[in-house]
Amino acid sequence: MKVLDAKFVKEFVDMADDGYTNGYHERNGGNLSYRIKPEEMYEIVYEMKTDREWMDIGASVPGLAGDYFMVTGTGRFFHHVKEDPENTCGIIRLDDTGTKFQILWGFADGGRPTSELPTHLLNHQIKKEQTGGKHRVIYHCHPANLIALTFVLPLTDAAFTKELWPNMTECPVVFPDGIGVLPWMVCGSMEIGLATCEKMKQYDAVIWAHHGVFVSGENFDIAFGLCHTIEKSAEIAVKIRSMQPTRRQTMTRPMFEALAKAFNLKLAEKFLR
Ligand code: 2HA
Ligand code: ZN
Repeated sequence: MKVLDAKFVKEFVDMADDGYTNGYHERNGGNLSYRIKPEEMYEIVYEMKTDREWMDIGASVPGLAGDYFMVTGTGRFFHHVKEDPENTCGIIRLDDTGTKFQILWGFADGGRPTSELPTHLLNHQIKKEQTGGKHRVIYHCHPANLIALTFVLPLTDAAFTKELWPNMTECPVVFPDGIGVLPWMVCGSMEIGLATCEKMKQYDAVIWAHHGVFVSGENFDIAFGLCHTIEKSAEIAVKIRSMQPTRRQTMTRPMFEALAKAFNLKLAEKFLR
């Protein structure tokens, strides 16, 4: 099978385009990675080039040794992913120590994986272990309303979760564990990668102050849907705050408890207090 005909590649490209269409990816902002299933690799193996150099990841991820990933490229625009996947994206494999990678397909004009590759892989490693291999997608983008909130809310998990949960009844259903928040840090660094990992142990979404959000999910729809829901709630928060300084009414603890009962949810108790 041709790489471009593979179902996961089409879904990868569609998600990148959805992100662009929603305005989450100005210029070369954001990045996406997918841990490819062995049976998916098997179908496209004939197009893989295995003679390219091995390069340093910039992090050690032994839990992903030998794994294959599709990733967006550094400096590439999400705007162009749909028309030109072979230049904007690539497929890489990790060596058996989890410290080096090799480009097997894509990045046709000499590109390289995203500058956030260490953060993506560190997070894949955590989520792979934590979910017994279920989570496969890590996505980073720059949604405007969520970023705006990082200038006015305290930069705590509780402040963001409590602000975003009541804005749409779907929110506690979609992110019952809440959301993690990190203070501003230099992006692309090991420090932000490791700090994001610490938060990812508790949450599937981590906000980077004055920058954007990182989400993890088992497939493209779940990961994108999580980001989309959080950003929509942030947009509602911005609208509410623009209209009046405080809410006249809101979702209360008994409402959250009723919702949890109806949907069989375990809402994180610390955010109900
Ligand atoms: O430009 O979003 O965080 C890519 C990024 C870096
Ligand atoms: Zn970014």
